Amino acid sequence: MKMTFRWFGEKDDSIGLEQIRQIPGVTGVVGALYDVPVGEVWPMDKITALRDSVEKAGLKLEVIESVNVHEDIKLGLPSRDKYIENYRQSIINLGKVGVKVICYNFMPIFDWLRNDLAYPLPDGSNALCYNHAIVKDIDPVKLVEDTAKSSNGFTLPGWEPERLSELKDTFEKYKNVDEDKLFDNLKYFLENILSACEEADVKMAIHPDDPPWPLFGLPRIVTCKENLERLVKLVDSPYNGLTLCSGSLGANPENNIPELIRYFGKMGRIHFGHVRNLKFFGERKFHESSHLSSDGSFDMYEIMKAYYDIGFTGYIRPDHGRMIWGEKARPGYGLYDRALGIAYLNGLWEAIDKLTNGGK
Ligand code: CS2
Ligand code: MN
Repeated sequence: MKMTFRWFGEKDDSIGLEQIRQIPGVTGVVGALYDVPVGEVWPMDKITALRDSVEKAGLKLEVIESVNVHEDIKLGLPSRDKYIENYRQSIINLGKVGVKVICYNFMPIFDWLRNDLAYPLPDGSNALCYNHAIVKDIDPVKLVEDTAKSSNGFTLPGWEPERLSELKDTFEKYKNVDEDKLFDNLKYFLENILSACEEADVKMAIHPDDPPWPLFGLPRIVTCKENLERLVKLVDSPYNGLTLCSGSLGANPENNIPELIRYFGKMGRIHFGHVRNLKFFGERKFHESSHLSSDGSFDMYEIMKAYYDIGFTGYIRPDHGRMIWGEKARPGYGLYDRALGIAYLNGLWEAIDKLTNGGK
């Protein structure tokens, strides 16, 4: 396993590469270009500059999260072909600088969704929180506006203002798209980018829907074992793989995360692991927690053991962390709690390794 850390770039992150470099065991950064509008080709000069700055700090840039998929591709509109062509070119360009994995998602309109970005925890820290009883009745336009106000001045991933300005119009267009149609559109996308992935040797790793159930009448398909199975079969190639996000899939307690890791890992379809913990406080109600098993509802030992047992050599990163020690950062993406998460995950890994084969 290769431990990585998500970084939003010099302009958009409160954390610097020199800080990331000092987290024990981190070898790479999970990066992206945030100033290229969705649907456009990622230009070579910007990609190269990003790679160079990461390498100058002694780190690697082998994972991108995300190259976002244009809404017209998800909707299956005739204009999708032009955007798929651009996506193919971005894959080729990324392959040229040594990128190995692209994490992306296929969620209509929204990326991850929470109703509170600073839910207070008893120890004085705060974390992201989701309460379906609140979210289900909320006007999505209002939710986005309110959340933007409480996000410490950062734009949340996938929630770029230019996409959200057309929110109502896009909702209309989704009226004709159900789950099966969304699967068809994903298949069309994957089939048409496959040869670019092969040529560039870049593996696609779809991120699960977060939370893993439909919202605001929009379909969501990357939600459970059955759908993941359907997804990997859409295009039967290792280039069509998964980002196994414990926090996203795990929000539905029916998803057994260690089992999913073993099942899809043995198929060779997991290219990227997001490891995070959360705590349930009711049905479809949870707040995120520190990575420690006893602080949340997941057994992190079992999750890391599953990765260990499948001989996982792909990329792992801690996912969202709490905001602790007075840090002001992008919600979910502060330095301190994610760095603590890494230390803990590395500790679990070392212990599992030593207990299993003496660390050889
Ligand atoms: C991330 C997602 O913060 C998160 O939960 O894991 O936003 C992820 O970056 C996207 O869904 C991938 O496209
Ligand atoms: Mn994730």
